Amino acid sequence: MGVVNVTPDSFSDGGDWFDPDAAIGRGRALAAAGADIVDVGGESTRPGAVEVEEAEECRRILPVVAALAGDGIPVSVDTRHVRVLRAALDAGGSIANDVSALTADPASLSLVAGTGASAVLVHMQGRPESMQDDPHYEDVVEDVFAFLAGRVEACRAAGIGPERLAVDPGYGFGKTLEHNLALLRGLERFQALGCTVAIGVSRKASLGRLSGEADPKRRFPESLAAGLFALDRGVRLLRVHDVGETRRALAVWQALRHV
Ligand code: HH2
Repeated sequence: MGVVNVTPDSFSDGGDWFDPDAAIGRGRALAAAGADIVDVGGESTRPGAVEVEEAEECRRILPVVAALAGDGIPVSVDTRHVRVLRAALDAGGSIANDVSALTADPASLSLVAGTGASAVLVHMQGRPESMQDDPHYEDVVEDVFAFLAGRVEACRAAGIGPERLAVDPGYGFGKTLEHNLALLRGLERFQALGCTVAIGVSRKASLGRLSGEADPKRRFPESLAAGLFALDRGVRLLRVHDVGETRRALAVWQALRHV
């Protein structure tokens, strides 16, 4: 999954793809570089980010979703807002990528169920505005697992089967560095949920804390190391900014696995 942030303030590429034509060009380039899905978002959910009005979120993403879907590219929509999701699915998007795991608006469940869309259910403790203020877990792997199990069950009850779902432990969403590392080490646990396991580690701050790289755009080596570690533990959907480079690494990783 390649990322296109149509935002002025995303943590690693804010402003780069804010212009609709630039965002469309970026999405096409990511698909050409080997992304199976292009993830289009109009609201940053980085720590401290404030919510964007739905009309503005729609204005940002709908032309991009329509153009990429019109090219036949599978598009996921990175939003917490049901009205934005509905408009983006109408415009040709086919996957809801929701950092609230379809909890921010209960109507999202029935929307996904009724449209036949797929969904990525992401764990987040708290809200972006304050999620990094002293996050706490009894046992981070088990707590996140229990939350996602509950969401998979809520989806099943609404008519969305596990074949349409991916579960994502939400790297960096209300977690300390230690929580993030424990989740990466514990990824195999999430296969028991019977869905695709997804993760987004790309360029994230905690990786920079480990390596000392302060510039998010220079964190590809860190992202790749963590991404390959995740793939080795069963992740099959990797959300990344640097698609071509990740694809090249995957070609080697896949060749080694199949020997
Ligand atoms: N991380 C971000 C946004 N969406 N979706 C999933 N499924 N998993 C993630 O880890 C994830 C996500 C945050 O990264 P980014 O979009 O690059 O930054 P921002 O939120 O600042 O726009």
